Amino acid sequence: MPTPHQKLSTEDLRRLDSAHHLHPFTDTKSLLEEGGSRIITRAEGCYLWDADGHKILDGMAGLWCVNVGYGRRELAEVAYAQMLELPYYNQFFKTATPSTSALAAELARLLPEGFGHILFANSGSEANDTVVRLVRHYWNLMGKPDKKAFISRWNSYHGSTVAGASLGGMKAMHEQADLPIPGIEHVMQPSWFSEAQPGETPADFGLRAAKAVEDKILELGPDKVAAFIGEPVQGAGGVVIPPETYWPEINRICKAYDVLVVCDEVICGFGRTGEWFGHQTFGIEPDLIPMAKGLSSGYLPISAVGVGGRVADVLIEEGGEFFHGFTYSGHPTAAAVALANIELIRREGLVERVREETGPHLRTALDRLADHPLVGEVRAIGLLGAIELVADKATRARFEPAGRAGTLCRDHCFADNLVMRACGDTMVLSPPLVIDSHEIDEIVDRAARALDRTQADLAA
Ligand code: PXG
Repeated sequence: MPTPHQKLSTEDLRRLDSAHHLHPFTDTKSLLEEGGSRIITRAEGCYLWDADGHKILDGMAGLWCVNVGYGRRELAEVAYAQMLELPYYNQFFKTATPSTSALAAELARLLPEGFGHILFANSGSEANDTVVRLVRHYWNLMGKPDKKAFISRWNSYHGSTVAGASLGGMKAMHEQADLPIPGIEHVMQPSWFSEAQPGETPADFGLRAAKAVEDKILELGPDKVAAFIGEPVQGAGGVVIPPETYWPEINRICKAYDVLVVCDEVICGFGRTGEWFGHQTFGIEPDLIPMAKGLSSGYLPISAVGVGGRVADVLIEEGGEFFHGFTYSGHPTAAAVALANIELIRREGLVERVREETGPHLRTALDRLADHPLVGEVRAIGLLGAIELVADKATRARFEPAGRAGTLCRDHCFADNLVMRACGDTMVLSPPLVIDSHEIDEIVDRAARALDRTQADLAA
C-alpha cells in the first residue's frame, strides 16, 4: 500500500521540502537559490539513486554509518518481525526487552575485558551527553566534586547537542550557540599535516600534541580534570590520523593524573579502521566508549556507551538511582536491528576484509592521486581516507578563501555521481565496508577527474 508521500511527483517533493524543511547543517537561503535539495529515493550496496534517476556511488556510507551497505533485506525483516511482536517498550522501572538485553550482552562481549555494562541512547550526541552525566556523577561519588573538567581537541566532533557541541572543537558551532559550556577545555589536534612545524617528524609531533593534554591538565590542576575525550581518528575534522606516538602517550598521561579516557567510537567503531573498534587499532585504553552509526549501520537510530569496570562498579555499588535516560533508550526494534547488523558484520568477515583487503587497496588507490598538483597529502586507515587540497605542495599553503577549493571539488564529485565530503579543504571518504576493489578504483577515478576540474576552476 503506497504511503501518501509515494504519490507525490519529484517537483512536488522538492517544492514541499523547500517550503517547509529546515535541513541540518544547511544554509537554507543558498540551498533555495540553487534550486533545492537532491532527493534520494533508493539505495543498494554502495549506490544511491536520486529522484531524477542518477545512480550515485556513495563514498561516505551515508554519514559514515551504513557499514553493511544499503538494501540488506535481513535487517528490514528483523525490524518488521520485531515491530509486529513488540514495536516499543521502555527499559525504565524494572522492565527490559529481549533484543535490548541481548544487544547489551553482545556489546559487552565485543568490547575489551572489563567492559561489562552498556547504557543505551539514540544518537552519538546523546551518547556523549550521557558520558558527561556519567563522568560528573562518578567523580561526585568518588568524593572529588571539583574534578569535573573535560579536555577535548580543537576540530574534533562529538555531536550537536549542547554538551556534544561543547565537547567538540568546532569553533563555528561554538560561536552560534555561546558554547562551550563551562568546564570544557580544548587543546591542539594531532594533525601532523596542518600543525607540524617545519622538519618535525610525525613521531615527534605526536608526542608534542599529547604533551598539550598534559600541559592543560597541569594548568587546570589534576584534581580539577575529570576526563579526556577523543576520537581515535577525527572524522568530521577531516580524517585526522594521529601519529603512532600519540595515543600511547595519552594513555600514560591520563593514568598519571587519574583522568578518565573517553574514546568516541561513533565513526571508528564496527570495523571502520580494520578492527572492530578504533581503540584496538591505536592501542587506546578507554574507561568509557560512546558508539553509534555503525552499531546499526544507520538502519535505525541507536547509540550506546560502553562503561568500563572502574566507572560501572562505583555507579552500581554506590550510585543509587542514576537520574538519566530517554524514552527510546534501548529501543527494542533498533536493538534487534543492531544485533542483526553485528551478526552480519561478523558472518561476512567485514572487519577482516577491511583490514586485509579493502583498507590496503584504498590506501594504494589514493596514492595514485598524490602527484596531482592540488594534492598536499593523501592518507588512509581502514576505510577512512583523506585528500588534502593545497595551493602549494611544498609549503602546504592553502587556497584562499578557506573551504572554496573543497566545495568546488565536492560539487564536481557530486556532478559525476560520487559522494565525497569536503571538510574545509580536506576531501574525505568513508565508504560502506562492503565496497569491493573495483568500486574503490571507481571512486578514485572519479576523484581524479574532480581534482582536474577543480584545478581548472581555480586557475580560471
Ligand atoms: N561523535 C562522532 C565522532 C561523530 O562523528 C557524533 C559523535 C554525533 O553523532 P550524532 O548521531 O548525534 O550525529 C558524530 C557524528 C559530517 C557529520 O558531516 C558527522 C557526524 C554527524 C553529522 C555530519 O561529517 N558525526
